Amino acid sequence: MITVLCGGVGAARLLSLLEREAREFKFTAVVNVADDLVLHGLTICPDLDTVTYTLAKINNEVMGWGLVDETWRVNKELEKLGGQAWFQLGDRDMATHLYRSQRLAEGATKTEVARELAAHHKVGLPILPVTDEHVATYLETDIGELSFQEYFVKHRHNVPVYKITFRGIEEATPTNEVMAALSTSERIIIAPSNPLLSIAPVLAVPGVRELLQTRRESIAAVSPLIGGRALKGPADHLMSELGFEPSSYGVAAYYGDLVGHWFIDEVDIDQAEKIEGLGVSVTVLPTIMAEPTSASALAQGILSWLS
Ligand code: FO1
Repeated sequence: MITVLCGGVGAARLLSLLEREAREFKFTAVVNVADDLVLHGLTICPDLDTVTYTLAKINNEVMGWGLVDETWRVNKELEKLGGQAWFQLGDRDMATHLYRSQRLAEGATKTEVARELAAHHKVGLPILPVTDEHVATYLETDIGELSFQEYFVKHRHNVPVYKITFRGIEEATPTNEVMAALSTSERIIIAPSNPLLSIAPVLAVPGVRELLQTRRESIAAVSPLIGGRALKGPADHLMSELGFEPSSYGVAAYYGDLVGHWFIDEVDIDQAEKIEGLGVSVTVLPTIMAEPTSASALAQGILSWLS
């Protein structure tokens, strides 16, 4: 069994690639929940839903989030009412948020609801929220403190950030399912998700980093930066704003002694030696999963590390 630490799109793509190309292994996804928000009284879990929809092959490739064949009638009416329509909820996607919110109100946990949604969509692998407790990312920016989705969607991650905090994280506990997956997996892969916004709040749930620190040789990560740039989202400029080098080396230095093996893009071949200097092994290969030849090279590289 292999556990993958996940944010949203990059992780979802990696999981579906591995599910397709590494059939002899069983995968478990441990997913960030610090992007979650309550809006219109509904609990919305973007990373859990992106992973579920992508593995179910019903994700919206064009938007990068939400469901395929989406319509927006509710959101348009909401906009006319002067409601909070900046965070666009599609009509089909809304059913997920209604279902989850009702189940949570009935006393179900996020873990249970994630399992029910995965079963409904016939997703074969366990999709585990890292914690069932409420944690929420806040960012101190040039224009004041913003919640994660205010920063990411309302301000299009276009404002300089000084500090990131994960509210509620000290009181949060990882679920038993997550701790069991992390301690019994043969290998653990950190997906090419945003290190500061998606993976950091997974590692920061008390007990998770401590457990992973005992397993360095079994942990690999795929760099989310290629030539110093993120394929999507603010990882590159956020790294600079918070004092980290925006490069594969910078990400490797940021994770430090947590990771035993790195997969970096061939564009960053000149950084391999410097990363090895951190005491880790490195595979250089194409990592862009949107391109089929490059995706299969990445899958083959990961497969040979797993075998
Ligand atoms: N991203 C956007 O850029 N604009 C949106 O209006 C938006 C709505 C949305 C609704 C449900 C959902 O599950 C995700 C949604 N996202 C939207 C994506 C989300 O903000 C981020 O991609 C993730 O939180 C980052 O991993």
